[in-house]
This record gives sequence, C-alpha cells and structure tokens, in this order.
Amino acid sequence: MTTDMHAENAPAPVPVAVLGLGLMGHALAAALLRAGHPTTVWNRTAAKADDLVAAGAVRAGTPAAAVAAAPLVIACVTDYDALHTFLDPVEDAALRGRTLVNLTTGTSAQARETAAWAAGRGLTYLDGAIMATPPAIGTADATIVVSGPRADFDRHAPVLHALAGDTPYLGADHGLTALYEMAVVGLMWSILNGWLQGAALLGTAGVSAAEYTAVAAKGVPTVTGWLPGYAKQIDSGTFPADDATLDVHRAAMAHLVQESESLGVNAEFPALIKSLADRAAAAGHGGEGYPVMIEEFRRPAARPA
Ligand code: FVH
Repeated sequence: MTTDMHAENAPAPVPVAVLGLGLMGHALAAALLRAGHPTTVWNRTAAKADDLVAAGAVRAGTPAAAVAAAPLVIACVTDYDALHTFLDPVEDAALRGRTLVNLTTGTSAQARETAAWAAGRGLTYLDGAIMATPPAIGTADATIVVSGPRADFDRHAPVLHALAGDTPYLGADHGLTALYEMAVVGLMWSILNGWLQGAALLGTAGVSAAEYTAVAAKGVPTVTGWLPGYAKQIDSGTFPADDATLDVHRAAMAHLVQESESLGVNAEFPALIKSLADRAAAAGHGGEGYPVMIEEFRRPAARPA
C-alpha cells in the first residue's frame, strides 16, 4: 500500500524546475506539486506539461527559462546524450550557482563526465538513481539513491524526500549512483530470469505461472536473507561452506540443465550459471561456500583460444 508522504510535515516550499516529463519526469513534477513546491516544467514535447500546468506548474518555453526559474533543477530524460542535447546550449550565466539533480539512467563514466561538465559551467551536480517506477514516486515506497557533494545533498534532501521516502546518500563519487542502479537492475533481471526459467519448466507439467509463483515467491526472501552473511564472506575473503558447498550447488545446477534439456525448455540460462560454478570448482573452490563465485564475476571471462 503506497502512502503519500505529503500529508506529513511538509518541508518549506522550494522552487524547483523539472526537465523531462516522460513517465518518470511527469511523476517527479507531480510529486513536487503535491508537496507544495513551486514547480516549473519543461519538456521537448510541450503537451506533456499541460496537465501539470493545470495542476499549478509553470510551463517554461525553453530549458534555459526552466533553469532560470529555480535554484534546484531536476532532470529525468531518456539518457545522458538527451540531457546534453538541451542543457549544453544553455548559457553559463543561467546555469551558474544552480544545483542540477540528474535522475537519468546512465553509466558511472557518464555521471562522472557530467559532474566535470557541470563544474566547468559553475553548476553544482548531484547524480541520482531512481529505484522505483513512476506510481511509487512521492510515496514511502520509492527509493532514490544520490551521490555528489554531501553539503549539497543535505541542502536539497527535503525536496528529494518529497520524491521518495528513502533517499540514501551514497558518497561524493558521482559514479556511485549509476553503479548501484546497475547492480540493482542486474539483481532484478537475475531474479526475473530465474523465475521465468521455473515458469517454463513447470509449464511443461501444466502448472500455471500463478500456481508456481504462489510457491516460488516464498523462496526470494529466503535467499535475500542469506546476503548479509555472504557479504561478510566476500569482504573477509573467506568462504566457509556453512550451508552448502559449491560442489553441492553444482550437482543441482547439472540437474536444472538436464531437466530443461529433457523437457525441451531453453537451458542456456542454467548452463551459464553452471559454467561459472564449474570454473570456480576447477580453480579448487568446490568445497567452499557459494560466495566464492565472486572471483568469477570480478574478472572478464577468459577468451577462448
Ligand atoms: N520509468 C521507469 O520506471 C524507470 C525507473 C527507473 C529510472 N528510469 C529512468 O528515468 C529516465 C526517464 O525514463 P521515462 O520512463 O520517463 O522515459 P520516457 O517516458 O520515455 O520519457 C523520456 C523523456 O526524455 C525526453 N527526451 C528523450 N530524448 C530527448 C532529447 N533528445 N531531447 C529532449 N528530451 C528528450 C522525452 O521527451 P519527449 O519525447 O516527451 O519530447 C521524455 O521527456 C530514463 O533514464 C529511465 O532509465 C525510469
């Protein structure tokens, strides 16, 4: 159940400009309006601002006009190239002294490059990554991680908190948000792909995805419960097999590959999992705990001769 946070003690109104009113940008601007912040909006396709203007937002005709309207500028567009397309032409005088919070998805290199670009334009830069979908924006269910100068994060935290109930500060390195976002979406896709593999397997026995999910979903919190202990193993570099050895896992992986192949289900995903574990075992780690596999992720796969 999403709880809108704006009923609580609303922060002092701060003028904010939002650049980019796609699915996410529109949700960000709407949440700022609900929180009582004077909000100026700009979007390449102007019509996407219409309902926000009807709800009290001010429409800017250009990115420069939007930037000039508020000391805090939030951008959320498709990618960093799109961001630079409309921000690079804005005069230094309009940018100088402002804070840009960029919530666009990109790589850590793009975040660090944009931080350097911003510094050269007299712009304070915070990089953010949204770990939520648009409907959760403005509720306690949303998380937005932020990196950049701590003082600037602290100064703008009340406005960021209008967008997400959880706004962890990751550190001064602007690239951290992108790395966290990539790590979290990688975890998301791995869970989804494992779930799809199971749905395909059980589908061969006439089990619906809903029936399968009612049982399988209980396993996700079980596995996530292991992660803090596994993290300690990775950080210490020692991998005691307190629960199961990698070899025990490998045997089950072989069954998953065999089952998929025999039932005519795609076995590429389980085969990849098994190939990584086999490599770790070949390096002598078969008797250690599962997290020993971190070594297979820390370096690129050896290229075939
Ligand atoms: N939607 C989601 O659930 C995810 C959650 C996690 C974070 N992502 C990232 O948010 C960025 C924006 O995603 P979005 O879902 O809002 O995307 P769209 O609805 O497609 O809107 C794209 C906006 O970008 C504008 N835009 C694109 N190219 C340009 C350009 N060259 N110049 C100016 N603006 C541009 C586009 O404008 P328009 O097409 O409406 O005129 C939209 O405003 C993204 O990084 C996600 O990864 C969302």
